Amino acid sequence: MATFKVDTEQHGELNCWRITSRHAELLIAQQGAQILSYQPIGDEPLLWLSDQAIFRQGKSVRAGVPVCWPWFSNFQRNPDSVKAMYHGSEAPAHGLARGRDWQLLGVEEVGENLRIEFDLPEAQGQLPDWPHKVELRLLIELGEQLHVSLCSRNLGDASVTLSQALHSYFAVSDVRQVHVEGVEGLPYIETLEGWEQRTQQGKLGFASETDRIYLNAPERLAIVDPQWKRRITLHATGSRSAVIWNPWTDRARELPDMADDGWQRMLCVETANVWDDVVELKPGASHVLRVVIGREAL
Ligand code: TA6
Repeated sequence: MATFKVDTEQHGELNCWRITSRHAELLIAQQGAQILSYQPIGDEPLLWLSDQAIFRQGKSVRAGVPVCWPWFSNFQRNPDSVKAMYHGSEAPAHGLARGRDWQLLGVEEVGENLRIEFDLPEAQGQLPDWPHKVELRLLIELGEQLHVSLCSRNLGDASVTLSQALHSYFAVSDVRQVHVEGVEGLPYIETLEGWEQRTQQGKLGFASETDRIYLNAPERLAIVDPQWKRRITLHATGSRSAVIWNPWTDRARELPDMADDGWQRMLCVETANVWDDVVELKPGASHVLRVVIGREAL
């Protein structure tokens, strides 16, 4: 007998699935194959869903795990090898995949885990002004932890270069009280001040707007949240870069889909391939960008 449940739900203009397993509940939108929320049974949500989220076609929801692909962030800040792949005049921030409908390939139990797989068929030559053929899959495995894998396979006969991210929004008690473990001593790009390269001194806490690309990131990072007595753990593979973002007061006020004080309850720690860590896929080659999200009691 199946020990999971899949219900369809409509949120504004978006088709969604609420998937409940013995371990956790997930809400996933068809658009962007975007995980909108993740709540282990009997625990607080690990991912953050903005209470002013807008569920509109073509617009990424401020929540969960948006998939940024085939470029990350401001297109112009990408290396020439990534920019050369796209021929459009307007390049939306964070690429083309997060605002399009993906296809749900299936939900099945594999041992203790639930395996949910999505495909973006348009990535095989039909994305506007991005004329490359890549099989793009998002595999979500729900067990004691949440495993998210973004798999790209070059089906064409020329190399393809990508930047990308699993732009995860985590739920925190109060961002001013948390810190991130694992970035001490790392070089980072300070995007708020001319994209200068700096070095992280000591531990990373939050007292103002933060938008940084950490380079040479280790596989394990964690968000330590003493008030909620938990550590959110991230184990990344296929990535050497991590983006850490909190909009703080003024930026949050400018965002129509975030409450003025919403910045206090979220922190983005993004598993990425950006800056000097872009992915070059030779014909036939594959790359998997993967993060495993879990929690530990403090
Ligand atoms: O990943 C950090 C970042 O690129 C920030 O610069 C900020 O703009 C954020 O993502 C959100 O971007 P979005 O396009 O979703 O509003």
